[in-house]
Amino acid sequence: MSPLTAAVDIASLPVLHRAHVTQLIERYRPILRQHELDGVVLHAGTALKRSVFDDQFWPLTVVPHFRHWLPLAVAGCALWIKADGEPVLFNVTHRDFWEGPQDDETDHFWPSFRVVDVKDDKDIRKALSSSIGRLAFVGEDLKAAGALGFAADRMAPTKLVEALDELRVHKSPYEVFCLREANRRAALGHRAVLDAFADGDHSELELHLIYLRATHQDDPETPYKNIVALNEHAATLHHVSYGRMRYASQSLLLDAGATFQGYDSDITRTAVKGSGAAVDAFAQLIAGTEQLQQRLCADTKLGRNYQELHDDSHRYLAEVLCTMGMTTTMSAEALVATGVTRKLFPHGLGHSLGIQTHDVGCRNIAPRDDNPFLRNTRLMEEGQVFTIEPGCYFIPSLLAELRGGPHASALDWSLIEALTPFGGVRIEDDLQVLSSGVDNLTRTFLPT
Ligand SMILES: [Mn+2]
Repeated sequence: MSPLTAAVDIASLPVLHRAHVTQLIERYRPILRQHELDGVVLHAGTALKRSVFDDQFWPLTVVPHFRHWLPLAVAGCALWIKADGEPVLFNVTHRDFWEGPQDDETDHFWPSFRVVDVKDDKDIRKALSSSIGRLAFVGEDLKAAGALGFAADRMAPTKLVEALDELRVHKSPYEVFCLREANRRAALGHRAVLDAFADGDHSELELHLIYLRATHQDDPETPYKNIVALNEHAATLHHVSYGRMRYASQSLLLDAGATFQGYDSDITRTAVKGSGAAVDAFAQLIAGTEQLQQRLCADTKLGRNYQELHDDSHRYLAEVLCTMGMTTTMSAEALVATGVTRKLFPHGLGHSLGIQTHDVGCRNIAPRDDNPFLRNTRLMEEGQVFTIEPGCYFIPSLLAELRGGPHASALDWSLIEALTPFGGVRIEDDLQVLSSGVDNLTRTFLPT
């Protein structure tokens, strides 16, 4: 199947999008009133220069508050949301003869707005001028805000932006639809890369290119830079400096997603091949991580605190380590209590997912000091979408801390040394919290 042939029914996008926009209008209104505004202008953004010394630009990264409403990715466009009346989309139609925007994959979103074609920001300024004193600007390019006529105190006011971010915590059916399709597309890439890895030796760069081809994405279109890590590179949590050489590899960690209508998927799989005692031990660690990840997915339910689930993940990992014989003298509880598991699994269990791969809103309170990198501390509520991504890594700098620490003698260093060349394991799915239970958006398309 072509990556662009969706398993989800693309024909339902216009109706879903219309309902999404209707709901957003209702949710914006009380916020605008509370901030004593007649409206807000959401700016799509401006392409950034790659270097101030040159005249090339990065592809546009659309401002997420604009993207929350529509997938249009044209620099300079703006959406005027009113406390009363329908939203107005200022559609910049002027194109210079050097570059043009990507074609939209679908045109489902246009009927949801009153579209006003404009040549440039001067036309938008004119249209806003009689209302500007009661409007706020939300966007990244504050120079553009000035050109549109906004005073400095109306440019991206913090309290307003926070209130709008909160609206992104709970996903509408349209958004879940897009996240599901983003998962399906990413699964095509994961399968292609895992097959290639199993079949022979490839460089990390070659595996990255196989992923792009299978998911029909150009590199800047992926939701985040693919993490393609062979062997000990998997111990670099965000390994994106791909090796160009082919060599006999035994382990692969692939953390890669896809984007659909501006919504991201974020999936990780780890594979091993070859034979021998070390391969068997690493395969056991992958199987144990898979099992504990599935246990955490089953534990995901309404009303639970995400940080508690993160704490559970350390307990479950400690049990796996005990089963593998990583220690004969310490209990699973002791491995957690003494911080040993935090040296092997230093990152957070997961994060909110949506328009941004690390979406806003779910880290509304700071995590405990011993969970510094945790990006989700919220109670689980219907409509949240987040990742569950436990891992276990052999990171030289953290292993050195363990070796120099008080519990060094309790650990089996010959086993740790045998596993270190494999780098590490991470297994990551995207989950939607339902009124009863959970919907794993990833496993539908990538069962194991
Ligand atoms: Mn992730």
